[in-house]
Amino acid sequence: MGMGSYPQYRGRAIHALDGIWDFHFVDGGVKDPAAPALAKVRYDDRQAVPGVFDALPRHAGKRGTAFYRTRVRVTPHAKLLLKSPGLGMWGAFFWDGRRIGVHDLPYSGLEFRFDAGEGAEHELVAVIDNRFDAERQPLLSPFFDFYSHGGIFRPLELHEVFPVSLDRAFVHVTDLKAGKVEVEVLLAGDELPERIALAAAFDGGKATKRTLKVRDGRAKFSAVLEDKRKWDCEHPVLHTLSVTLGEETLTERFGLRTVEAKKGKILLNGKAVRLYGYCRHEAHPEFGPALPWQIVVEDMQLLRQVGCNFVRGSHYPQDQRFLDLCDEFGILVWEEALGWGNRPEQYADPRFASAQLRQIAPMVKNSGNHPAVILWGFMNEGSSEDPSCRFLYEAMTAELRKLDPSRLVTYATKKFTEDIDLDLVDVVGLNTYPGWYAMDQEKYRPLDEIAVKCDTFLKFLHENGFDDKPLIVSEIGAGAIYGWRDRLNGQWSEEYQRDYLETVLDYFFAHDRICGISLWQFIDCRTYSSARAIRRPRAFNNKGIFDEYRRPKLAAETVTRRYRAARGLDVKDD
Ligand code: ADA
Repeated sequence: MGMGSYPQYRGRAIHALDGIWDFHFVDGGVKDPAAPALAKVRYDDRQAVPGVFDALPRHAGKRGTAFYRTRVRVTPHAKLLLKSPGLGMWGAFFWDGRRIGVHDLPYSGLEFRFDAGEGAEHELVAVIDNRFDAERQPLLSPFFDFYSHGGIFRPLELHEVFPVSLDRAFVHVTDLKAGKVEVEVLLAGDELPERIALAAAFDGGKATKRTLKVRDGRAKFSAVLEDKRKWDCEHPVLHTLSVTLGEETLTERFGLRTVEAKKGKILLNGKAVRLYGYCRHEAHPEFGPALPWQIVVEDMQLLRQVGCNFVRGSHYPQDQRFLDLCDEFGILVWEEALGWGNRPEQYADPRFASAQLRQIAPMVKNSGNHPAVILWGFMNEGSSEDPSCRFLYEAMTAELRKLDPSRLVTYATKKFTEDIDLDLVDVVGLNTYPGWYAMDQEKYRPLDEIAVKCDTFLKFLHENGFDDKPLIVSEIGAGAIYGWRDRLNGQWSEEYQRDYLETVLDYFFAHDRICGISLWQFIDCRTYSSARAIRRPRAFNNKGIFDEYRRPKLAAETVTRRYRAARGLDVKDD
């Protein structure tokens, strides 16, 4: 969505709304943020968009309702599309005082269509509320282990669209070797014609004109690419497709690659691939999840330096700018809908279940063309041991498969041998913390627990007929306070974390049954200081191999050495 990223639109006017907006914050919140008395708001402050207001000095840690205001000049009576790629914790947009959309899925990229109305100059107000409220916004809860910020996380854009406009064009690989694809062009408009004439060109080549039937807002055609080079981690070759309809051209970027789960392996382009990765939060102490470009790029450089070919985007739909970089550098991605440790009483709330399901369509649509994304996940560490919650596991897996049969479906479980929903997924994701959250302190030395616990799970998978399902250890790790060194390698020291991860990787490299690992976690990130304080010194989750300012702990060197050696990379840098 941001300027440099894909998809790109030529021919339509695009207004980037980044900048400094007028701002007013009501500590404690207004009664009904969905219908506020906007005329009464006194804008007495300024705020950056993108940005989070509750990490900054004036409103740090506060919860309430924030009013953001800007002015935009558009063509009178234009048809408009507001692209809101991610905000928290809840938002509503108002155009000249008229409500044009409610953004109630934090981190999801949503879009709102409306008419500009008369005149060129307009007022756009975003009402952002960062209070926990299960009725308004059931996806974020205060018991999570990452801090829920308030603000507009990612760059906002306003597009002036044609009455019949190009929305997206998805490229599905139908024959990898032959370079054959099926293209699905999504159209938007109030009245779509039955047939449409468009021109399509791959990789900047000659455009072919086609007249296509439009059904359910979609027009389809198949094509064979001249350049059949595939995308993989070592050679992340990217292709483009440009579709022209009337005055506008949409350019999408994609890769030729397939992904399958077979006989316990993940196959990329038919070949088994092992995943060496990290779980990563979009977080920074000063910017929260509203990461500036520089941090997004820095994180990518660090992931590459460590030798990763895999990242788990924990625990929400990802910033498209980051996914573009993953495409470019051949880093495979597990992207997941927002969920964390959800409890049975939440599943029983229809608002929660429906919000969970509503996240799937935008996630699949926004990330549908990224070759890097190979796995869809959802509901991290949910209640997958409870029969009353199974309906939502069934619904989520069915929805993902319906909307995108080309990728693998998974979720990260911590229910261990109690889990009852693993039959539903293509890939098993196991979160486990032996040697950190101790199993039996009398019986085992902490580091010895790692093999004991992992052995038990491998046995469980085998005994339950899951040998064919690939296994990813989707989380495992230990906390270390940056700069805390200890000759006795005690818990919380950088030495303990280093030894811990070395032991984990010894086990991983000795067990082919585990086809991927995303260590917990890439960087330290802020969490709540309340209930978690005992296990979360500094009110941070300290299990990063880099701290929150991306400074390496001792373990960074260990993981780098192991990952790079496994991938046949020089131990230094690319
Ligand atoms: C869980 C959870 C992570 C983090 C981790 C931990 O596995 O999925 O978000 O909270 O535990 O550090 O304990």
